[in-house]
Formats: sequence, structure tokens, C-alpha cells
Amino acid sequence: MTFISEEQIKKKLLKGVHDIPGEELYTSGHRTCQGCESALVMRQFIKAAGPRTVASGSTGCMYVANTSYMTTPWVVPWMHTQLGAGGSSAVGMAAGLRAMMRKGKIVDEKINVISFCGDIGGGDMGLSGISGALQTDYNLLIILYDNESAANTDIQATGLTTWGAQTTFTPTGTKHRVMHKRWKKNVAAMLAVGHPNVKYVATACATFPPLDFMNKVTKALEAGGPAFIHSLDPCPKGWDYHPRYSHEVGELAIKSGIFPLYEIANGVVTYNYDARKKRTPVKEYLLNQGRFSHFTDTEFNFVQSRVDEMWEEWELPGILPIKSGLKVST
Ligand SMILES: Cc1ncc(C[n+]2csc(CCOP(=O)(O)OP(=O)(O)O)c2C)c(N)n1
Ligand code: SF4
Ligand SMILES: [Mg+2]
Repeated sequence: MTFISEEQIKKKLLKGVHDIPGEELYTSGHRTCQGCESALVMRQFIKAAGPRTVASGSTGCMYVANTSYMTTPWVVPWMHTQLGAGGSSAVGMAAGLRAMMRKGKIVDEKINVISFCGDIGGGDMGLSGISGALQTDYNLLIILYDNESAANTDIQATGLTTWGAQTTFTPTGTKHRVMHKRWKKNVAAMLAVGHPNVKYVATACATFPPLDFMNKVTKALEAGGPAFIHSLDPCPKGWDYHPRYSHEVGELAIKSGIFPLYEIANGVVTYNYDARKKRTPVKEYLLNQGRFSHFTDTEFNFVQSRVDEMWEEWELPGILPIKSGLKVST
């Protein structure tokens, strides 16, 4: 299969909201919560990819709430896969399509292969499968939709939950105010740095900056090999805020710098929001969410100091937590 040139990719990118295809390929019939940003990730990625796409989804909200008995919002072929199998299902779909095309059983055309998984499914349990998928030469895209909890099973902490958040596993108490003491795992960066075959890696938020996520999906699908996108998805139920504020919460995550927005293609890193220059206080992001209602200035200041350290001291903010540069011992 041949891939299109950089010039042609640029032409495919959306310049404004009027360019967004009107056709809905993730349509009504799902039962996600009001204000669910992960549902928006589904709707947007499939609009960007178009109808010649097959998708698989790991167990989680985007499987369960999307496929209640005898209903589905998916207009494209879609299958459920096991919780940790996002990577292997992508490889299976891509390998199957390649074999069928080679044998002449189906038309040799570009069919997008997209596998999506949650933060526990992809970021914790399924990491080895994703690692294997990114070592192949298949044209596939894995989207990790990160609502920072095992949401489908009632909001348990995962390796990607923000430090200090209350979840059903980490409730605040009188003896220990903060029960979740792990810093958020840096999945996109670890996959980018450790996988020489990966063609495109990006972080994203469905609504900020507008169109950024959809254009990243287009670039990932045209990258000519395995690609990975990590989206941060505000979740009104798990993060405990009014559903009408999902977009604002996502925007504050980017503007405060707690979730760095970047893409890496051909070894070049591009920051899509430069939080080195201007950051809103991280407290503004955290205060909007009930899961941080137990925070005092001690916790706000701690999180702020870690975010500041990332942007001011890391060799590559959000990606490479090396501070010392090159040291050689002789
Ligand atoms: C191997 C395995 N362990 C546990 C479960 C139960 N389970 C189903 S969905 C889920 C949570 C998934 O969390 P995440 O991947 O973050 O997706 P979300 O529900 O947040 O969308 C769990 C633990 C399962 N289905 N399979
Ligand atoms: S719990 Fe969160 S991720 Fe799940 S459907 Fe509701 S808003 Fe979406
Ligand atoms: Mg989750």
C-alpha cells in the first residue's frame, strides 16, 4: 500500500469547523454519561478516519456504554476485544486485512485499522500488547482514551490517575487525607522513546485546541506505520463536576501544563501548546473537580511544584525527565 506525501496530508487537515465531515459514523444509540469526553473522542476519531475503517475497543466504558444489548452507535465494523488486548487486536485486524488483500480475497485498498483502549486497559494491563503492535510494520493506530480511572467498574484508581485524586480505591479519610500517591504514568512518551518503528505519537484533548485531535488522527493514519495517540478525557462522573464543564476542564488541563500537548513525527517533537511561556495555576484545574475537594494548599502546592519542574527542568517537558544533560565519567 502506498502512502500519500506530506503535501497531500496537509491538504487533508481540517482548517476550520466547517471542514468537519457532517456524516456521523458514531451516532445515537450509546449510553455514555452526559458530557462524556471519551464519547467525543470516539465521534471525532471516526469522523477523521472516515467509513473505510475497522475499529476494535477494549472492555471499558467505551465498550459497555456503547453496546448495550442489541444497540450500537458504530456505523463502521467494530468489535469488542479483551481488556488488555488493544495492541494485539490491532495487529490481528491489520494482519488479517493484509493477508486477505494479498490473496485477492478483498480489494487492495487503504482500510484504516484503529484500536481504542482505556487507561487501565491500555496504559496498565495492555502495555505489552501495545508495545508489540508498535514494533510491527503494520499501518495501525492505537488510541488510549484516558478518563483517569477504571470508570466502567465505578472509578477505581489506575496508573494514570492524577496524584491525590479521590477514587473508590483511594477515598480521603481523617487519618490519611491523600490516599493516591502515584504520579501519573507517562505512557505516550515511554512508547515514543522506546519503539524505533513507531511513526507517529501524540497527546491530545478532544476539544482543545479545536480540531487538534482530529488532525492528529489524520496524520497518524497517514504516517505509514504504527501510531499511537493518548487523549485526556474529562469524565463528569469520575472527576465529579457538572457535565456542562467538560470542555473547560480539558482546556484547563492543557493550559495549566499538567497534561502536555505534543506530537512526535520522524523524530521531531512539536508542542501544540507551549506551557513554558504561560501556565494558568494548576489549582484552577483541580478546584473544578470534586475528586480534589479534600486538597489543601499543601497538596495544591505539591502538584504545582511537580508541574513547574516538568516544564522548567526537564530536557524535553512532558517527554524526557532528564535534567543533567550529557555527563561522561572517564
Ligand atoms: C482481565 C479483566 N480484568 C478485569 C475486568 C473488569 N473490568 C471491566 S472494564 C474495567 C475497567 C476498565 O478501565 P479502563 O480501561 O480505564 O476503561 P474505562 O472503563 O475507564 O473506560 C475492568 C477492571 C475485565 N473485564 N477483564
Ligand atoms: S463514567 Fe466517565 S468515561 Fe464512563 S461513560 Fe460516564 S463520563 Fe464517560
Ligand atoms: Mg479509564
